[in-house]
Formats: sequence, C-alpha cells, structure tokens
Amino acid sequence: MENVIADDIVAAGNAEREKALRTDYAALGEQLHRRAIDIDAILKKLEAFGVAIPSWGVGTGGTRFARFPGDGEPRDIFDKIEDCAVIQQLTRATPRVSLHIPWDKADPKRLKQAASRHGLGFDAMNSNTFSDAKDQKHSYKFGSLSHADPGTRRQAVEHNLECIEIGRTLGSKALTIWIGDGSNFPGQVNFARAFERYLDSVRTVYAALPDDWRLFTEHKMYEPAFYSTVVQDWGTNYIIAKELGDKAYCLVDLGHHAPNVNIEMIVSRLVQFGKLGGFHFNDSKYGDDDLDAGSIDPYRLFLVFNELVDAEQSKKKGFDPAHMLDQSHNVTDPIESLMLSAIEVQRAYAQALLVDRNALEAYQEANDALMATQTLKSAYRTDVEPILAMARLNTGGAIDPVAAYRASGYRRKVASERPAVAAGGGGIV
Ligand code: PSV
Ligand code: MN
Repeated sequence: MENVIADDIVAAGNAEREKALRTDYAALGEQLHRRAIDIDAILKKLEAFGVAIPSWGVGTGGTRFARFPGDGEPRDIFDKIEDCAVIQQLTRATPRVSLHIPWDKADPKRLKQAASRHGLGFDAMNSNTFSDAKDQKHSYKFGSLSHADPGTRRQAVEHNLECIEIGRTLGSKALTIWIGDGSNFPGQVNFARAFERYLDSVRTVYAALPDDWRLFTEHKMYEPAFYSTVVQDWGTNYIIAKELGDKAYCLVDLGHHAPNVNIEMIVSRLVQFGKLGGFHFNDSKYGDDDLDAGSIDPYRLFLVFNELVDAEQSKKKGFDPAHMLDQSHNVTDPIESLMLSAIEVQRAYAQALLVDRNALEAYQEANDALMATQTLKSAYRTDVEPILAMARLNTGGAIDPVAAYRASGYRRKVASERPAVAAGGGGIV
C-alpha cells in the first residue's frame, strides 16, 4: 500500500504527542473504569469503525451565487482518490470512497487500481438523474424516474443500471438513488401519478440489483423542486423500501429535513421496522446546508448515534447501516474538513457507546425524566478524544491529522501539479 503523505512526517508528529496521549488515555481509562466501562473495548470498536468519503466532497463546493476554487483542487476522479487516500492515511476512519456517476466515470480497471494502490475500497454508487449529462437524449428539467415521458424514465432507469454495472466491477455493494423530481407550482404535477411512475421505474432498477447488493433511496424535503418533491420525507421513503422488497432501504441525509425535525426519532422508526439503510452525515442550520458533520449541532449527531448503538447492542436483525459523509466545503480545505468530520462522526459513536443503557432503561421505566436525560448527558460530556487519537495511532494514522497534513505541505505540492479548476457559477449539492 502506497502512502501519499511521507511516513516520517506522520511519525514525527506522533512522536511529539504520544507521551501526552498515553497519559490522557490512562486517566480516561481510570475514569471510565469507575463507571464500569472498559476503555479498551471501546477502543477496539472505534478502530473498526469507518465512514465513507463522497468523491464529490474533496473539491471545493459552491453556492448558487458563486464558487471560489481552492488551490490544487482535484481535476478528476484520480486526483480525488489521491485526496481521499490522504484523509484515510491520517485518520484511518475513511476506508472507502463513494462514487457519483457520471461525475466519476472512468475506466473501472484504472479506478480499482488507483483505489487499491492506497488501500481504499468503494462504498455505495450514486446515480445522477438530477442534472443533464453532456449529449444525453432526454432532459431531466421536468424530472427523471417520475417523468411524464416514458422515454425519459427509461433513460433514467438505464443510467441506474449502468451505475450498478460499474459498481459491480469495483466491488461496491449498494446503489444510492436521490432524485430532484418534483414541482415548483401547485397543479404542475399530479402527486399520485408522479409517485406511481417513480415506483414503476425504481422497481425495474431493483430487479437488476445483484443478490448481495442493497438499494438505498434518499429522501429530501425540497430543493431543487420548491413546491413539491416526489421522495420528500421518510414516510414516502419507507413506502418505497416496503414496496420494493428486502434489499431496499432508506438513506437518511441529516440535512434533508425541515428545521427542528426530530431526526433521531426517524432513525429509531426505520431501525424498528428494519428499513434503515444508512446515512449521509453533514450538519445544517437552516436547510440542506451541507456543513461539516458535528459543526453546528454535535448533540444531535450524538442522539442519532445513541439510537444506532441502542440497535447495535440489542442486536437488531439485519441492522448494518452504511456510514457516508455528504458535505460541501466552501471556506475550508475539503481535506481538513473531511478529516475532522469523520472524527466527529467517530466521536458521536464513542460517546454513544458510553451511555449506561441499563440505568437509562430503569429511569425511563420509572418516569424519571431528569435522570434519564442526565444519563445521556453524562456520556455526551465525556471527552473521548484520547480514545479517538489512540485508535488512529494504533491503526497507523496521525494523532493530530490536521497538524500532520499541514506539516506535509500536500496542498502546496498538488497546487503546483494541478492547474487551477475554473471559478464561477454555483452548483448546489
Ligand atoms: C442531494 O442534495 C444529495 O444529498 C444527494 O445525496 C446527492 O447525491 C448529493 O447531495 C450530491 O449532489
Ligand atoms: Mn445526500
């Protein structure tokens, strides 16, 4: 396996920090021991935990107003894979990349080679029928899988089938479908007919799914359609997964709900009925802001993981959610944002593992609201950083990934190798 960042840079940073880390880890270990928690057992779980990087996340994002490109932006999927390799090398928390087709279309053999050279695998494939690809016959201006015209629907179905084929050669095991279909005006579409057409199309995609694959459908309340959206919420998404069959699951993108919606409760419902497929982690203040995971409301991220750990520990049948990031970085270096976001997701998982579930259940059964919520808070308040840093050290990563990244001068180096990518127009993800 080829490391992108020189080993001696990572080693030098770790040598500087290792002694303090071991002291902090021992102190936290003692503290957790008093709470009857074995720190090494938590560490093992963290070492095995991964969250996928979205290929589209390593380029600088934009808004509908402008995009301000950063230096050394990836020019193609091979540069993106190299950037993803940096994130994985330093955090050891992001072993797979999630591709978006046609953005990342390339010779699958070369893609596989590039990824395995850096020890990376491929997570869910993402289809794109929310924008028009160059030279495509039918436009998606008025929808794709739910379009009124059968030819346009057929084209969208075929694109999804192609994504499965590409994913098959890469070793991916899932397809994620998100569509922008909907309407901007009351009366523009017939809700029932549009949904029926969508179901019809997606049934054909589902039928082509290999036996060991899963289909994730992703709901989103609005945008790009602003009046109605065909797959707008988890209820509709659940219906889709139920209609399709056992290999169909719902994907929850944390930014795809109305403000203040209780997302952790949606997670619980989907878990309870065996239809939680996975996540696109990010954070938001107002809408689908695609900000860094845990940057706005880390407590909510913890509460989501509280539900996931609850399901994991009660050994819910078929429970195996895919963890992926889906973010857009407008003012930070995407590599730094993605490293810290992966760590925030890990942090929420580690904190949720600390919840005293027996105590919580007893307080819930006794209607002791105050102590129940304190039980969650006491896990959330625990500074688990030494566990996360130790997990990185043990698996060959950097104790402080951002410091190692900055010391390596990677961005400066690629800026001289990769000609600037054009600035200009927006592009909302
Ligand atoms: C849509 O907003 C979304 O969350 C879907 O996951 C897309 O695939 C992704 O963003 C990129 O546009
Ligand atoms: Mn998403």
